[in-house]
Amino acid sequence: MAHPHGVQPVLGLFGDDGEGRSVRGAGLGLLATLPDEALMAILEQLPARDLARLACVSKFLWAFCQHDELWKAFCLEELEGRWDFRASWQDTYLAVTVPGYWPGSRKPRKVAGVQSDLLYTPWLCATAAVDPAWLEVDNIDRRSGLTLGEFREQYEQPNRPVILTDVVTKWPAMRKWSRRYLQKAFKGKQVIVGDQPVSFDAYCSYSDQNNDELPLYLFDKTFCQTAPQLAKDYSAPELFADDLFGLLGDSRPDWRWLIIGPYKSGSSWHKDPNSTSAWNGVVRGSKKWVMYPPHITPPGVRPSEDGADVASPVSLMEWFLSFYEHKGSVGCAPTECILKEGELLFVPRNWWHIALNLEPDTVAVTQNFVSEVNLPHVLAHLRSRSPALVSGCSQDARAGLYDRFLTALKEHRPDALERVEAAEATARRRAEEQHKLAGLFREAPAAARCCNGAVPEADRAPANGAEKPAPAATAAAVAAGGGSGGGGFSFGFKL
Ligand SMILES: O=C(O)CCC(=O)C(=O)O
Ligand SMILES: [Fe+2]
Repeated sequence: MAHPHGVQPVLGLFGDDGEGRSVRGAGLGLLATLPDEALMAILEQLPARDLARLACVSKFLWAFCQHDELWKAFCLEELEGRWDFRASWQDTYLAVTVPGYWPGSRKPRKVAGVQSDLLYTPWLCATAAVDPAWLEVDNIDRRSGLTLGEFREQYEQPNRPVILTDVVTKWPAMRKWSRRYLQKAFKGKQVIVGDQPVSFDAYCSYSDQNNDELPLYLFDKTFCQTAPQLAKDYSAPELFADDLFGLLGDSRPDWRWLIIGPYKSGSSWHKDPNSTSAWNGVVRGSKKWVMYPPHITPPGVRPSEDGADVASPVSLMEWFLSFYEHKGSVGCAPTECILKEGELLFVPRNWWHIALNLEPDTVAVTQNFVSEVNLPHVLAHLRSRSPALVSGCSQDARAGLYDRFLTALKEHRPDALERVEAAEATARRRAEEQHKLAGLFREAPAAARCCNGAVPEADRAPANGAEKPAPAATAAAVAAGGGSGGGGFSFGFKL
């Protein structure tokens, strides 16, 4: 299949106008010295009217001005959810803003001699199919009938993922959540798509027709308020019933989401917020997951120093196409699975992960939680009191979350705090012993490294400061060694 506007990759054999020429120089004039990225950055600043005018200047500019991501931005930024997707974002925008415009009425046009990886790669990613080779590895334990003791000992304490096969199958949602049922549940209401409220019907018609490189995702944290009957159709597994953020009532950080997406939509590389753990249960469709333990940064991903941001390829498909075959280049192979309809994945705290939806209408519910096991990590994370690192609540509420949580714990669960304190004391003692031992041998003890998540506690990469759906990174929030004379960590509270 060829690019719809005739764009060729820079290193392609045919990147000329058919007679061995590129139209870049003639089409851009003095601007030809700019790299494509700079040109696109300029175009991103222009209003739609100017983009349409610029498209008339030359073939090269015409091809750039057709880039549908530019028109997608106009729709999302200007139309405030009042869009009804029509074949492309450009058509969608023009249908709303140009009186009498008839979507699909313009003939597709191709230009010769336009070479640009910046335009070509997104199209390649948008049209490429999921490669069966990406789906071969499935190395996460599948368990049913796990007791809390077994779960804690085998998975939660060692911070390892596990798939539960006997939870979602019991949810009424498995029988009920057809598209038609959800359409009824959301009738006349709006759902959150790409951070914006849109009607559920508008989302469905977009989901069926879009050609986006990374399709918009319905990622709705308000679904239980918008359609309260949906809350009755599923329940958190008993293994995760102990959720200490629940003590904060309505002021707890965002914690549950309905997730619906088309084929090839999904979540890009991130760690979940505030060092919480999560579960993700698939009601319809299936998802390919790739995960790395906290101390292994996935290939192609560059977290900022404080961990508040992540730089990674723009789309999930680009990551799979460019990096999946190099997945072991970071020192260990990732943990992977296809999470199938009716299965639920435990996502341990601070693990890097992506999820790629493999079917047209993949429907899942996810919840983040704080159990006694991850409580020390969540407290250590929140203790940074940094609005850049703490997330899931309003900017104003972030810095105070640690103190509010501590107050709630002191009042309702002093036992849990005592255990954290005791664990801290043990960690401190161990660190001091190690320190002494290392002094004897005049070298630091080598940290054990492995890929199954069983990493020494003080080695664990800290958590991220991002909203759950956004790619996010590590944060220097765990104050390893803070105030305690090496190795351990201190929460600074008094019981
Ligand atoms: O289903 C997905 O897209 C993954 C969501 C996610 O990152 C999670 O549940 O932690
Ligand atoms: Fe996540």
